[in-house]
Amino acid sequence: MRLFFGVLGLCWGFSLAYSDGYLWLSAASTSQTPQVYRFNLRTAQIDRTVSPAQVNGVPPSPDYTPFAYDGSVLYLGAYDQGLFARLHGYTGSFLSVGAYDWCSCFFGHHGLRDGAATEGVLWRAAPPHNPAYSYSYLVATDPNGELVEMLTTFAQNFALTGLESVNGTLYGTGSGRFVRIVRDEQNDWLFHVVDYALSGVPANHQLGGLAYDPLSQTLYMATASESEAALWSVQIDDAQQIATASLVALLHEKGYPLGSIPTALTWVPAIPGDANGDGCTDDADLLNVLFNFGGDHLESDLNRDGVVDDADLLEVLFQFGQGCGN
Ligand SMILES: [Ca+2]
Ligand SMILES: [Ca+2]
Repeated sequence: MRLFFGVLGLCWGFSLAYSDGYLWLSAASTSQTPQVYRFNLRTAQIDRTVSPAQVNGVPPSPDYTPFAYDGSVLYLGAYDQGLFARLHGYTGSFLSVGAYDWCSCFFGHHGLRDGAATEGVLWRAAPPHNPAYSYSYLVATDPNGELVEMLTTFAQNFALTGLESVNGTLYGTGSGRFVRIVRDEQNDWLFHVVDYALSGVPANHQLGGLAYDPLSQTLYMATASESEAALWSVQIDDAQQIATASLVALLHEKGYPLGSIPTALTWVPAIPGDANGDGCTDDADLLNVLFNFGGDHLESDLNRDGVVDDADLLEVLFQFGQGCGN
């Protein structure tokens, strides 16, 4: 038995080399009913959609933003209001619907876009509704939506949109720029941005949400133009201030609506053995692997070696019950 665990441990060690999990993304649009989409990195498909406006207590918004995952809950906000909802990270079902607990006057001047969860704090990108006459904010709350602190920048014409923490360092996108966010040493209510030279993304794409997978150390970015929507992985060189994007998927070919902007992006890790991606490894996953045994079904090929075989079956069996009951 010990040997089995050793061998499986080795397999999982290898499995960390690729990014398995799910990316939730927003779809800002004034012309369509906004939904929230889940991109499955194992199958490279959009496999779930959530319509927040149909949930009791969620007011209408042109942009619902799944802005952060803290290891147990997917947080959902909205661009134009203080919505602070908790979702199941895998199914997208609503666990609670609430609001940020601070002055609503803030939203007269600012929206809320992407976010990041780091060290128990939820950061939000708060761009002005019109970047030409106001500055972006960074808003930090605790997991109950209570304000912890708020920082601003004097960067001109910069609408902070994407936001992600990579090992404690915040990176952002906005107004065609990819930046690193640095807190001011003299005034801790100020931050400034360090511009990175971004390559790989077509110039007509609007830069959107960022998300980080710490297991494979992959930073993702979502972008869109009028005729495309795309998901990228981004290599960062802090010394040279360079960001190099590589295409992961064309989202509009997977069901993401053209004309929408993916302003928020959040990564949720895959549960080992969870073939159907509902966050729980149980008999449904066992059946999923058994029915596809010998084939190359992407959902069931848990270790992504191109074939559904006993290695995938063992992963389900050894992980049986993982994530269930959350
Ligand atoms: Ca499952
Ligand atoms: Ca396999």
